[in-house]
Amino acid sequence: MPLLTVKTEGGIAVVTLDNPPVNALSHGVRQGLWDMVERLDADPEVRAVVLTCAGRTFIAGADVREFGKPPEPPHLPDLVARIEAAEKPWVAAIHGSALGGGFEIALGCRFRVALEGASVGLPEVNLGIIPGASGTVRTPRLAGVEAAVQLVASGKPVTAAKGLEMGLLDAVLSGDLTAEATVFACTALKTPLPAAVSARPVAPMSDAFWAEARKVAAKPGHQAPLRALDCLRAASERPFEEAMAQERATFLELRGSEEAAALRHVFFAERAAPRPAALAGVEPRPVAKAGVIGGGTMGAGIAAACRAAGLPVVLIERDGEAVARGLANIDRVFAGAVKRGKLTEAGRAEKMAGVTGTTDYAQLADCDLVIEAVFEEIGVKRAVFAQLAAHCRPDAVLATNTSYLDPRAIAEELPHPERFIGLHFFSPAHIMKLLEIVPTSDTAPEVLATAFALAKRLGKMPVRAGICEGFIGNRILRRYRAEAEALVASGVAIAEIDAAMRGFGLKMGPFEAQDLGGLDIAFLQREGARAAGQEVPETLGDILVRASRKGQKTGGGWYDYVEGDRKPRVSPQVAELLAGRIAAAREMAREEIAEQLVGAMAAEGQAILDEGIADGPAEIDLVEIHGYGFPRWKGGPMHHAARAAALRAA
Ligand code: 3H9
Repeated sequence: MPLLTVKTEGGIAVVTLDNPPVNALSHGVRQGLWDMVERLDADPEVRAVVLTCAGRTFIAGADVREFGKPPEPPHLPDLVARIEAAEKPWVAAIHGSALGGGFEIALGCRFRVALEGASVGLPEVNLGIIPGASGTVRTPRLAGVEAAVQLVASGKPVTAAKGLEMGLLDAVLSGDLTAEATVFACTALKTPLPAAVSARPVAPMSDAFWAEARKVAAKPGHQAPLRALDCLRAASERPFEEAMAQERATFLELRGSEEAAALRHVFFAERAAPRPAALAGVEPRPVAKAGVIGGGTMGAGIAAACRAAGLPVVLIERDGEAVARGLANIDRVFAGAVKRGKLTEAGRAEKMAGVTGTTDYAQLADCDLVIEAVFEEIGVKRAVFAQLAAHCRPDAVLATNTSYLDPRAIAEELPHPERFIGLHFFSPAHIMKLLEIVPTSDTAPEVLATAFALAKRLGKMPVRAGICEGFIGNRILRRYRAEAEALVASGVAIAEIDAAMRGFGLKMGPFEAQDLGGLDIAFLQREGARAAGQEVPETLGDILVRASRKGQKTGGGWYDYVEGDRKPRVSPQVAELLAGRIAAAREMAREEIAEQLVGAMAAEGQAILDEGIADGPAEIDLVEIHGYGFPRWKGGPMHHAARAAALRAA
């Protein structure tokens, strides 16, 4: 199939670009479009050109896969200028999304029309770059500086209707896009053409406007949004060519940045993870109704996530009171959505009407999937699965949400073990995106595929994890905490370590985070392992828990807290309790602290890979980004460690 085809009728040439999957502007496409402009300009039969795309979308942008290589001509800014300078006016006919370079191609066209439901945007800042083909220069000339700032600095696309309102589009069409755009072109030819976008005037804005825009756009760790604002300001105050030169230089500089490399890595990882190669061609089982066992925080969050995705849900609890509490927990999630304006009161009622709370396992008979989220104790879980075995259809997928127990032990006596799988949600389950999917050696491929399909439906990021203690995420967390404790033992101040990790980009350091979540959870796990005869050395955290310092909830953990204030204060009591285990105080640069802790995470990640617990380093990075707050712009611990090693070697 050629990348570009053209059909001329009644003086209108319809050019169709077909470069699956998203018509990205690869080198071949840029060259093809360039040649097409020349050819149609030379064709006396052609009076105007309609540019459409085949497949699911208009041009989704530059081909991000080419970003690692030197740019090859024709460069995109030149192509946009060439389209704009064409003798025959071009009309961009947009369906799906016109994003990044795709929208910039549209900016070069004399007109932009879009199908209802389409969207347009300049999402480059999400990739750590800025628009590099006149997005920051032509957009303010087309729609004004305010609209341009909104589009470029947020990186959020807008709907066609909104785009029309903002002046980004000339018309929103319905029905057959090509036919309607052709009619639009014929009509447009009857009146004088509007000026090319680059030739339109732009009104500069006040210093106060730019100061406010910077405040709104600033995002920790991200330089692209502010650099984009610099370019937009230049575009509104300086001649077109000068602004173009500044945009290009900024684009090329940022394209080579560590931030952009990390965000690109995450972009591709997120697109690959939901479709593991091993599941190619495997059909998931249909899921039309779900059951959830346990209405605590975790179970209620899972039930709410399923219900929000449109599944009717049966919630099982052990007695009437617990059922009522579980239903109230679920309702609280939807009430929160109402408060944030994401759901109406009627919507909340509709969601809750789709949840059946009961103590009767027989109500699970028509569920296609049941997720257990009860207390983390093997006996309790086994008893639940015995009930499930008795009441669920043999083809219903049965899942455990265990985070530390061995799923194989939970399912030991389950008939039809091929339908069993671990689905490890993260709390709060209706918000956190990560879903660790843990098959056993008995799990059938279509059950694994069902878990991935469920993740997609729930808007989660699925990552397959093999069986080991803590799976991927909690195993790395344990190593990270152990390394942080080792630093404390070596004399580094607790508050310095937390500050270092905040400086690296995490919301909280390892000790603040433990104080928030509670030190007792991990303590009880260690105690359990000790009781089972495992050799688990006493940690510094154990000493604190034994002294009743379990975190914020007990007024102190690694830090002291005063009632009603979450601000951590350095604790003299902690210093006293740990005195015998801590070496003399020593200074360590924060950057070095962060590198050591992230290095430990990556080392554990490597062990996880060597054992086949994760499918690849990118999956580990997704676990950390979507489950543990690792900064996206650092790409995840595996990416970060690999880049750091490459930089050291260079
Ligand atoms: C840019 O344009 C810079 C310019 O200003 C300046 C240049 C000088 N390139 O998301 P999906 C692949 S920066 C290459 O699952 P959907 C994706 O990896 C760019 N490949 O589909 C996947 O591949 P595979 C600014 C791309 O229907 C497949 O397409 N543009 C690109 O859910 C399907 O992707 C953006 O940031 C690309 N640009 O969503 C837009 N985009 O099948 C990024 C996608 O092999 N793209 N792929 O795994 C999107 O937001 C979504 O892909 C889109 C479709 C909404 C278009």
